[in-house]
Amino acid sequence: MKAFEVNFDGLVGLTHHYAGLSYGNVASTSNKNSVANPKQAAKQGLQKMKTLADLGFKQAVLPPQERPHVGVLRQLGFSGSDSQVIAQAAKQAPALLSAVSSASSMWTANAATVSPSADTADRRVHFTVANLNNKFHRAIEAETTSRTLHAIFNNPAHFAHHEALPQQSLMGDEGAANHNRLCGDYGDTGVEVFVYGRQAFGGQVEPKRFPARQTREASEAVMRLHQLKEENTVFIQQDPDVIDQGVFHNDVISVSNGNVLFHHEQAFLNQASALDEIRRKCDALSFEFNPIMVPANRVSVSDAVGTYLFNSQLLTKANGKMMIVVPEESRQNEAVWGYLSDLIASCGPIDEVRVFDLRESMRNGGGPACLRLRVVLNEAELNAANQHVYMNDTLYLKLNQWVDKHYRDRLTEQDLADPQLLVENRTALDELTNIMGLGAIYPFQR
Ligand code: SUG
Repeated sequence: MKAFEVNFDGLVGLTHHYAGLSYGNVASTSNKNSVANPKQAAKQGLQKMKTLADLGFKQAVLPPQERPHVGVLRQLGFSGSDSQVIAQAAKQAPALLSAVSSASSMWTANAATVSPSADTADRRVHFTVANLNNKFHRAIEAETTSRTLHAIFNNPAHFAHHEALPQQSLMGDEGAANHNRLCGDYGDTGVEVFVYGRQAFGGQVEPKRFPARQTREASEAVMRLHQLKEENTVFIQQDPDVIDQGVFHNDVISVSNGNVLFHHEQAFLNQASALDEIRRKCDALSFEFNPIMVPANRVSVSDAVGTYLFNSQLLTKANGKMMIVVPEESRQNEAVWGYLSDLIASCGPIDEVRVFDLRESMRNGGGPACLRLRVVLNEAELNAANQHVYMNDTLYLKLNQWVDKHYRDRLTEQDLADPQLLVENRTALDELTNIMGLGAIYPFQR
């Protein structure tokens, strides 16, 4: 059956700020305490969604989460009214308040791992919510993410949902940011490639400086939950040296679409044999694997991390060619832009580049690919999902007005002490659940 890739982009939340929370993510730590502009951040994201929808790509929206997460603060011993909880946390533990206020759910590549129905034994689309165990501010996303996915994909005949894996570093799971899928047509069975940072049991090599967030054990659990066939699945370790240089997820050094794997020369450990295994498995499914390797002498790992060349989106156009969607930072870098210009001119599968200004998200280490969760859906599944989340002129207008009405254009860590921010959040999110037809997904609505 004909199927489409639908990109579900995260709408940036009202508390977007720079908290320096993600050790190992160079942009996050180096922009700590900068002044953020949540309104602009949300609008930059909406602009990307609308432009891609207008170009004919299937585009949808995932809502932000309720922040600050007062429930977690209560769990940690703060008490009284919601305002009192926030005031105590601001005074006694401002770093904690900042963490539970992070708008990090915008990076929906980390929301879940998704396997299309063409790959799964029961022919349903499978979702496993990521536990995001490596970072406290992200681990608290799982519960609402699960409710949101249930609210959007709420037909058990088509969609199977799995809760986040146990919250323990052994099962560290960062979702689709470490998952690639290669296929002929989207609706055909594909090869799912799980990329892990470390193997907890019996692993040989690990990064020395920065954490490896994804474990092989977690990826294997997802494969079992999704009922994938071993012969159509590949497990590859990310090169630990590049994790130590700031490649905190695989999607900072490689991206796939269709039969193409666009990747850096130093993306994977034992790269040649890893690519061989992918090729063999693609061959067995009767489609040709097309790896595009970017040599280190054209683009260094440091330039890849600084410009997010690989945190790009590869989108298949109506004519079968692919467009690469990159952040403005890639255009600003001579080596990267030079490489991209040659790539476009090379008569390969990628023949067009689009640049977006995503600076607000980029400064926390989130590029075009971080901001979207890919969900391959056939016609029946597209129709079975919640129809209010698909991007179009009306939704774009409504969401822009909603942002104008509710968002601040300046936010720092000090502003988080303001109890009014929680009221603003809840008012806005209550309205949003109506716009997007989501029902009561937030703690304050339950
Ligand atoms: O998990 N940054 C996110 C960025 C996630 C990017 N996602 C992918 N590569 N798929 C993270 O490190 C920073 C928040 C702060 O420091 O304020 C943050 O959470």
